[in-house]
Amino acid sequence: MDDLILATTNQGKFKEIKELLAGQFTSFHSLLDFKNGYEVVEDQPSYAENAWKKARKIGDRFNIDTLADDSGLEVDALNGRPGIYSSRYGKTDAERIDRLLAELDGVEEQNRGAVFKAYLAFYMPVEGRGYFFYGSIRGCIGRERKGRGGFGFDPVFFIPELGKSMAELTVEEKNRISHRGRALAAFSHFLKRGLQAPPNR
Ligand code: ITT
Repeated sequence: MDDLILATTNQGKFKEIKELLAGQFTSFHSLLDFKNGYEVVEDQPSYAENAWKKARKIGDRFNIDTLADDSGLEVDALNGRPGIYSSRYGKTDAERIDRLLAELDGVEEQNRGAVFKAYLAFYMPVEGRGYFFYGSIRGCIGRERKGRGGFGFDPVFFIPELGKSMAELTVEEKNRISHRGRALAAFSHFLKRGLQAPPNR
């Protein structure tokens, strides 16, 4: 087993990723473990390219296997916004949610559908190789916040089948169904089995 750098400064992502990959790496490091200067500018036109840029820059800098996550929320009624600009939709999670609720003010229940998407880029600097993993989950945007777990838009992202917001789930429950959890399950399978197709596909 080896060390893995998670090329993120987002504590919520770090916690979820560590939880799901526990036992598959000796230790996990996030960019918060390193003294300033390692944040990568996300200026690429897609999630995948942003994730790849983060993984490459950090992996090459430290010469350690690196996993990066680029993710976002796409709201049907907003033509897919905020999308890749999700983290820049406001300065804090609270501001981002306030803006989202304001933009959806007056939008009916049936038009509040949304999808969370997560792209993971895994880069191995010694081998000079990389792999991508993807996951998504559909839900709908509520009118007010519910729950204290998770991060980001979780308190207003409802999963109709569960009758709960993503912030009402434990980390394990969220990882079982979320966009990131699904991408991580594919990554975890890849670590154990290589590039064989997962079962039931
Ligand atoms: P890093 O780039 O350092 O990983 P970030 O927060 O800037 O951290 P992104 O650029 O990928 O990450 O932006 C993702 C944003 O999308 C994030 O800030 C949230 O607003 C939202 N988001 C992504 N996954 C989410 C989740 O599981 N729950 C709630 N909101 C999420």
